Amino acid sequence: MAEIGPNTRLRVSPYYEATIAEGVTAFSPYNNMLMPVSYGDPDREYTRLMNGVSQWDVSVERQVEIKGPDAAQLVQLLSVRDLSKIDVGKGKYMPMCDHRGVLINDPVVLKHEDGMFWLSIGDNNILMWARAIAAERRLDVAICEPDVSPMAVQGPKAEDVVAAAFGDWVRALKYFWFAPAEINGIPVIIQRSGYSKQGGFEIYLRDGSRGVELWNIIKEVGQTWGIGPGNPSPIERIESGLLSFGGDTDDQTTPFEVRLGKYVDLDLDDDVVGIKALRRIKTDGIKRQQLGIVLDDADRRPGHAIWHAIQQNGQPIGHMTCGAWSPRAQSMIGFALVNVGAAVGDKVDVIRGGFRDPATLCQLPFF
Ligand code: THG
Repeated sequence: MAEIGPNTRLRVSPYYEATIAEGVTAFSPYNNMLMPVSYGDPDREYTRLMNGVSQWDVSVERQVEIKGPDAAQLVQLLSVRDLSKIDVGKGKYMPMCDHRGVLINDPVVLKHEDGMFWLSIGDNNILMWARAIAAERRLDVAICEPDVSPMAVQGPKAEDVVAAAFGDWVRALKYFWFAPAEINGIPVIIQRSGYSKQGGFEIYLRDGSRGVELWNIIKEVGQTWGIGPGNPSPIERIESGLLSFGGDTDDQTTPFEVRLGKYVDLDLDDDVVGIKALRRIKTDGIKRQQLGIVLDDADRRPGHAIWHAIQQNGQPIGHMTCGAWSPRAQSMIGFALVNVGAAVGDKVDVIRGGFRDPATLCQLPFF
């Protein structure tokens, strides 16, 4: 049997040994690292996230640190969202485009000081991109990947666990706000954030040599609330309508196509990368849109590893970009990236290896 495992080009996280001890059963490559994606019982992990509290190794969300007199200027040049009013101590969702207006990442930016930011990135090499843009624009910044590794604590009981570990002050943190903290001398940053709509925190570990220790502290404290290991849930995120950059997007996808238009500020300066292209695209009209899709046959559970073609009246109109069986909807749901001619309520077919699954387009989010 062939295997893919850790090597110097496919790094492991500081929590790696802890996740092995928890019984991780699958990894996915992400930002040249291994990201845990299953502990063998997706239904149980989903239930834990919905009703309890779940602990995730998301250290693949690497940080790109941008520091210096021109840091704020560079961060704004890198994002099509207006970031001029972001507060120190707060994060913000920050879609990034290339010069064609095509989405290349959707980080959360953390503003530490006027001249110091972290971009908490999805799966793409933004370190290289940020350095290239900074050099071309002759900006005075230092850009590096710091020793920072996020762990997410998600679910309705996450606040109790994080408060028990770090103190009740964390309960007062508002959405996307963050603060430094320490536990057993381990330096961290705690933010109310995370890739689910069930609430929770992300703990940014600032010393990679102490990952297993931090994991075990949270695991231990969380016992009272039945904490267990998990990972960003494909089921919950589809139900909640959260975009997966690189999963639901391709090399042509603009923010307008995938419901991120509300984060695009077209009157930003012309020198913001991609903004001129987005103005043109807005004027010309977009060609695709992201909708929800529900398979009519609730018992059908097609795999979601690839984009399945969608047809309407026998004509190709786009693709189903992800899918999962939803306990809340009691059916098979997913996202559809389809021509703008298609509408909510339309009957379509999903084509999968010779099967033709009747389906219906719907609004996002599902819940
Ligand atoms: N946490 C942190 N960094 C990350 C992610 C994360 N970097 C990579 C990846 N995930 C980026 N993707 C997202 C996608 C959605 C959200 C956060 C990161 C998110 N969206 C909310 C929503 O859509 O409702 C809020 C957006 C807003 O209105 O500001 O939270 O998970 N650290």
